[in-house]
Amino acid sequence: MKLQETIISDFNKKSSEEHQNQFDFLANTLEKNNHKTKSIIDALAKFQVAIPSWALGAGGTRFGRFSFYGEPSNLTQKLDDVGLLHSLTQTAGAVSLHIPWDIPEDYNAIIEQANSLNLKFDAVNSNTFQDQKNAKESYKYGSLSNTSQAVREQAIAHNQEVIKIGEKLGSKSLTVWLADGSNFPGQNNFQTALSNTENSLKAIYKTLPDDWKLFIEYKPYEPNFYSTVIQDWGTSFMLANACGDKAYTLVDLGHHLPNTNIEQIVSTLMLKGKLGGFHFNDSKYGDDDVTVGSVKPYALFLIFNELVYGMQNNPQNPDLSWMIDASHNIKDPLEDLIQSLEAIQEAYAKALLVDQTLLKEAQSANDVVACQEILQKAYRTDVRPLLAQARLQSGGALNPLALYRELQIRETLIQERGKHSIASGL
Ligand code: RM4
Ligand code: MN
Ligand code: MN
Repeated sequence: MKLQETIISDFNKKSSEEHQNQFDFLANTLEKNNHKTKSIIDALAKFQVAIPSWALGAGGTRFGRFSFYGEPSNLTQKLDDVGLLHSLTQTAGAVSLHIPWDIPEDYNAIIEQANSLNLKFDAVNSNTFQDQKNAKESYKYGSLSNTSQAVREQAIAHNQEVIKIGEKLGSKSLTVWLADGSNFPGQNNFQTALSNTENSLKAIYKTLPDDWKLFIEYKPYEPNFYSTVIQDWGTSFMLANACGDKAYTLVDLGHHLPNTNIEQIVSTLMLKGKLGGFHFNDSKYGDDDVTVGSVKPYALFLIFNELVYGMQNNPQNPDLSWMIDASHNIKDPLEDLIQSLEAIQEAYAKALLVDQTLLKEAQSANDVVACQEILQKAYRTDVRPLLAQARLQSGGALNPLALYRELQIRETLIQERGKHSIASGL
């Protein structure tokens, strides 16, 4: 299913007057406060977030999986879904593949399809947390950290294979998330597990093309409950440094213990030029499962405030790879992704409104009250007309969710794909 441009523009006409009024009012207020509305809109239009190929089907828990029907059952259909999202939002201009869940069968056809949908291939993700069909070795006791050299070699070879697949698609980075760790005290020798992981990552890094980056995720728990080998940003940072200049830490918002100051982690990594990628989601208790910005929107804004500061002041840090990493258990993923993209753009726009000069002055004067006022003034601004304007200029929908529902896209997908199609993924 592909959306005609006229469908979007006809839909926009219906609310264009209301939008114009809201936008003009906000733009005037912002300009009076010395904000450059045009450059904020340009920044929003440029900001593209990759959609992971595994987030388009129903997730599930170990207790069950409930389909919402019409799921994409192959890579072509997944790209179609991301294409729909991108036409509506103009913010989802990339896709991130998980291998082996989504190995292209016909590379030329997939590349052609992606081009026709204006989609790029972002980071490719390896998978050494599940045993693959016909694999010789098992990852039950770890992959890159395993005590067995044969298992480590299999996991290294898999990552190298993923790089090759990514090269054919035009990807420029590999993301490694390891499930390695232990379930019981004494099960692992921590030092051996860490050294093995470092050596394995170095072996993968050796085959990384010159213009590629290696992203290393960290996570404090799950699926192992006693320890994980790369438990925190410090361990990831250490491993990235051990690998070399093309290796970076990747921050996934769901991979932190409660109350971790994620904005400070972002700031530290950018100062050191080592923040490479970012996975968006929100969490209350666990990982990945809650829509971006639905639980802690202010924390997301504070994180964006550091990202914006870093993007403006840390040329030593490369451009970041942005991705939504979420699992959808009860919502239609396309609706959830629209909500997530909106929440990301909202936090970004608000962070762009922080008066950095005033904030610096207030910080130097130790005027703590003023510091808080400056941040909250930006946060309390309703920036949604700016987001809508950025979408309008790029050919997207003024209200993507409303159009998605009006066009009954899910119903059409169910008719096309049936009720029992199942997407590969978790
Ligand atoms: C992990 C991690 C990875 C993702 C998998 C599916 O928790 O966030 O980025 O590839 O989930
Ligand atoms: Mn992740
Ligand atoms: Mn995760």
